[in-house]
Amino acid sequence: MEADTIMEGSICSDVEGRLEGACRDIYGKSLGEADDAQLYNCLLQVTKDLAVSKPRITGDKKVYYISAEFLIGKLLSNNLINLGIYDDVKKILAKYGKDITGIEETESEPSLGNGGLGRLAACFLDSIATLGLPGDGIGLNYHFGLFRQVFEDRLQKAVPDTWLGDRSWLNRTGTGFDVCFGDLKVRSVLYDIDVIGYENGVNKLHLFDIESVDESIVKKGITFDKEDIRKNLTLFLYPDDSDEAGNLLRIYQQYFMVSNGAQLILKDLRDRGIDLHDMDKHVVIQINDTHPTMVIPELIRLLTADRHMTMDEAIAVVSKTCAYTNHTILAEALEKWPLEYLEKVVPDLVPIIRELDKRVRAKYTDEKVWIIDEDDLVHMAHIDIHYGFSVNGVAALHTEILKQTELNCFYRIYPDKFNNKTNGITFRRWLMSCNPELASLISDSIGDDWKKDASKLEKLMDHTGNKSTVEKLLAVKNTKKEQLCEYINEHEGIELNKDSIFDIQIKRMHEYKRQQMNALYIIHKYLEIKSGVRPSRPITFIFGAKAAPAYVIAQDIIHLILCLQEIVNNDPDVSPYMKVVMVENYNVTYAEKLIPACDISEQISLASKEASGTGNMKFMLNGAVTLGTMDGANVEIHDLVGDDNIYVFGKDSDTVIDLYAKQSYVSKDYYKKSKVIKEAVDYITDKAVLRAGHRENLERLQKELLNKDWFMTLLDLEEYIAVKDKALSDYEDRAAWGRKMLTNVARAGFFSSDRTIAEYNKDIWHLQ
Ligand code: 26V
Repeated sequence: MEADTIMEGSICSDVEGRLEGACRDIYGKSLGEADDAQLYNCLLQVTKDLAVSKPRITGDKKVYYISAEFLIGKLLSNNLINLGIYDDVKKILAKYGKDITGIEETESEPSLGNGGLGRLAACFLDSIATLGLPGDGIGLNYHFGLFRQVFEDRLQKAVPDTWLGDRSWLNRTGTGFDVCFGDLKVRSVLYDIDVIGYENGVNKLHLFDIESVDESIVKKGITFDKEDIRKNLTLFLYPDDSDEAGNLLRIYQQYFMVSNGAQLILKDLRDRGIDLHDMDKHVVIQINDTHPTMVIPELIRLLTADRHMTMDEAIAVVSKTCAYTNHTILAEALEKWPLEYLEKVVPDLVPIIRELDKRVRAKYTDEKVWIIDEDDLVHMAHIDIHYGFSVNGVAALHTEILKQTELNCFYRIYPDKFNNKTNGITFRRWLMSCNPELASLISDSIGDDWKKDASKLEKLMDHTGNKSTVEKLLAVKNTKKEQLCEYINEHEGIELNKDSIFDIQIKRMHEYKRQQMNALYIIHKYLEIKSGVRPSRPITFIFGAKAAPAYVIAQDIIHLILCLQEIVNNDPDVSPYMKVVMVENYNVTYAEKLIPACDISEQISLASKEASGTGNMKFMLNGAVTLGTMDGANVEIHDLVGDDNIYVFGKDSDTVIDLYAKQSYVSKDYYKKSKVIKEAVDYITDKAVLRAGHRENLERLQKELLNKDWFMTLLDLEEYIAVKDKALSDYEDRAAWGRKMLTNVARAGFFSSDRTIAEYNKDIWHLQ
């Protein structure tokens, strides 16, 4: 005990000394004199120095996780937690009258991802390092990231996200490679970010860039010259692909990422003196969706260059090294590049892709599994499946759908390649960092060992009959709701009622996720209140979502929600009973504030369409109750918590798949049959809404719902309304609701990304 105290004291004074030193060196000030932004920079410096002093995780075999996105979020708190010095730093700062929360606010969030796929990559890096496995990320350093969302005239406007300041977590390395796009040759520069494991060593996130990128070419909004590759290559993630130049730029980016990645991996192997014929024994490459697929032909190209290896040898060893994860079954997201585009951008890969296709055609007569189709489109996923050794889906249902439907023709050829790895989330960020109040309550109730072994949360089940624990849990939720009210007031200028029910839907804006169904519920509730039927408790509906700039209907849904926000919040008959808020520029930082404050977690995608979802897991872990369809990982949440602790509605995936197969869903039939549906859909173009918004957007959205509704909003709307109303009324039994919350927290251990990564390692990577 005494030794521990002395140890802690010495760590504390060491950190304080470093912090004082940094403050003096950078600003010539004492800690007491520095402002929050300056203190942030000092902490950044000290944390980076401490990371360097941590051991690099090494081993005979290493995984490279290659991904177009790494949605890492702010890093300060997380790194301090993982270094085990968060509380020390808090105490030191308090001594000087400083509050760490204000300092954290000054950090800008890296804009290196779009949604679930990118956030998953970040959670995985955290868990790989935490489990002490050697594994680095490979990606790109986008100067303006995805985009920053601003609302103007109730429409989304995209502007550059200037997240990269003078000081950041990036460390410039001396490494760089030549990358040739036909005659165009560029030289890369490599930046590394240290990935600190929780009480463990350090891995790296490698982000490639080029020196010649010119931020000043970005003009109105996020428009720029798409053809000036030297200047635009790493400006934005997912640049607009509505024309040929945009598509070509995406291919330039993908090849730049994989060529650098492949050269880095081969360099590491050569530096370790490894015969490249044995590459698969020392390296595994996890391909995150199809964006990095060209790493396969690129490695083959590099290995066969200078006749170092024969084509047969290179294909064999690369196929034993690469593994592919599928994150979506939406046809439009399964990339198919015109061969003609590949010829323009990566002419040196085309003969290899043709060779890979030739070998497939020689073996299989089923054209559905060929790489190059009759329209000369190159199916990137097909390259991964034929020339990788593992294909995994990201939730049990998703993997089953891949096997039985979407990728069935491949499953029949390679049944052993297919496996499921249900997604997970890092509990360091999504509990310890964003909800320290709940983390303390858990530790007070069951001890600390859940931090290293999430399955221990199960012990909370013993407390579901304990009135005091349940009350404390409800009190934590109230605290987080109060904090969120303050944050939203500050950032959106909207005052919320902390005693209302917080119903939250935060995720990318997409028709399959059905934010429009939630909006129709809001209309229904609004009309109900107008007619005099009041809810037993006020409800706050919160949304956060960015829409792809070229996705018109997604923009229209944002517009509708912002119009409803205006109408509902300013209607004195209604606003005491309900409020609507769509937060601007939803990102990881906002998620960390919203998730702990949520009562009802909206997971309402059309069954079969959401591969997994990971927000659903974050909400559950923070004691929200799910309102959801039997889709993605919701199915596993339901299995874990049981019928009484989740609200499930809607048609199941078999029914939906069948409706698509038979093309028998007609949205108008639902509209005609149901008064409630008709009223809600009609209201989209009611004169009140038209006054608040734009006729063009609102009419387009309404027509889409009536004439197409590809993601079957109206199919589930009536049941959604009924089940949501049930959840809202159940909320009134506070004790019973508290038990539901506690059950959700207790059963969330399965969704730790430490579990997911342990499974990847056991079944796919075999690192130790
Ligand atoms: C694909 C494409 C293809 C065309 C260019 C733009 C673009 C942008 C993103 C994507 C990837 C979408 C895939 C994705 O984010 N999937 C999500 O992955 C999560 C992690 O596995 C999962 O939880 C979500 O259900 C799934 O939607």
